[in-house]
Amino acid sequence: MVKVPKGLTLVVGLGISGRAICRHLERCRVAFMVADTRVTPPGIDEFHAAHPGVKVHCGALSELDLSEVEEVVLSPGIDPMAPGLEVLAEQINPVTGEPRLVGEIALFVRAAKAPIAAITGSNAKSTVTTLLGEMAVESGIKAAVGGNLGTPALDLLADEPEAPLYILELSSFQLETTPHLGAASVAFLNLSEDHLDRHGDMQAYQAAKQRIFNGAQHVVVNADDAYTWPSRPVVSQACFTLTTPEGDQWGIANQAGKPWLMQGATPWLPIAELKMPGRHNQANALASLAMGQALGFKRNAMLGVLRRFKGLAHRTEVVGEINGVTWINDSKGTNVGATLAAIEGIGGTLSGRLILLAGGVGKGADFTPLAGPLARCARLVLVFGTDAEHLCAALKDSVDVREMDQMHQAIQAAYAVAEPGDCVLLSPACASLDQFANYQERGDIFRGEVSRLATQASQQE
Ligand code: UMA
Ligand code: ADP
Repeated sequence: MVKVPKGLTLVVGLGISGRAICRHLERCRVAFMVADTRVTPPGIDEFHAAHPGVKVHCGALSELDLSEVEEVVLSPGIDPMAPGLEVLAEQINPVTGEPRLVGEIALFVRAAKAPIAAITGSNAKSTVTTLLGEMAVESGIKAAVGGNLGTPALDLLADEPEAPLYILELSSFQLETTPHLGAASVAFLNLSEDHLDRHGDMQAYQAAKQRIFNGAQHVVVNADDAYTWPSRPVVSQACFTLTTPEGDQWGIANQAGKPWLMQGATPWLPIAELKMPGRHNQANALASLAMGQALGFKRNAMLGVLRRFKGLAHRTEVVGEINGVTWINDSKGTNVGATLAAIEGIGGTLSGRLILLAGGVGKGADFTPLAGPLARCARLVLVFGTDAEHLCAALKDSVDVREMDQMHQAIQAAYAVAEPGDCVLLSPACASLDQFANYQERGDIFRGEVSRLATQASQQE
């Protein structure tokens, strides 16, 4: 056994968040050691060079004696129930009054002086977090934006002077280890199956996400998705819906025959002026407005952002038009809910003209909800990667499905059969980690292949 010396904090994980936790503890002059379950964690040599004297344990956490550890701070990718950590279950840290095992966001909450706005949900977190960040800046507030989006939350605290507002995208992994968030405004956008391999079932997944409400002064929820509704009374609440709003809800209603984003009976923006594609992005615009209003952002500033923001890369992003065929990269569609939104938001208008590319690591999800929408609008589904067989089994009675090993084979097959007016959509409904470094690499390779096919097609003209 490797004993964690008395009084030391243990940081678990040497990824992006783990390193940010270490930097934060150094700024706070808290003594710590590090553990990573991998024998050779990526970047270990650079870590040793940057943190001389910091002890690192590589290997199973069950090899650690945690009897005298001060606190354990987990990276989001590590399950708090992982072997070796069970000894900490139910233990309370006498100094903080919080559990002895926490995540990076617990440290963030303790140290941050400015208010926090936080966004969670199975999908749309990055889009709404980015929109809200842009709305803040446009309103003259230099907010710091990060979290699951990419820049670890704790790194935002290193900025001088401290930001007047923090806008954080929070995953279920991060919320699971956050005892109390106490945010000024939070949004729980939607819930559909994801990460069930970690959380076990939808109830546990929802419970992790619901922790975003702890101590919140204002909450935004999705009136169309009961999973997002708080299970306990909240101080103040706003709702958004994709239907006609009731009371002061945010929603969509016709004004002079044209659909508008509305709050109650007050029109805010014609849908036609939104640059982001698809119906799901209308929900994202409404959620951002609801949060922005609660945070005191300026109306015209928020509308200006909605008029220009085209959406993030890898989210229903048009990456090419070849011989009348539209190619769309939705590589961030890493669960069934996201792929459904892409099919319904974009493929819905295509009746029989959609070619879907899907596959990767399914994370224990049920793919059958895709069958009905694909039967209505797809002519072909090309599946690849670890869960290709599961996708095939779930869809084959509803739509023509072909199984391949790799995404590039699926791209070639789509190119061969696509006809003018068709749309080829990469929205995998799966994580990418079996065949790619991450969803960005998967999307970039797709974009690169499409651009190569476009060049090839133009040379043949
Ligand atoms: N790992 C080990 N052993 C360890 C530590 C990590 O095997 O001791 C593995 C994990 O199981 C995981 C990988 O290493 O497969 C990365 O885990 P990590 O906790 O070190 O992750 P970070 O590099 O710190 O990145 C995390 C988020 N990743 C996860 O939650 C898995 C990033 O979100 C986030 O951008 C970053 O912190 C900054 O806050 C990515 C993600 O996929 C985009 N998030 C999930 C999602 O969006 O669905 C939740
Ligand atoms: P997250 O950060 O939660 O993963 P993103 O904004 O990155 O969210 O979008 C992830 C995926 O979800 C993309 O495929 C995108 O097209 C899809 N998506 C975006 N908004 C919604 C929504 N409101 N409902 C369902 N899916 C959505």
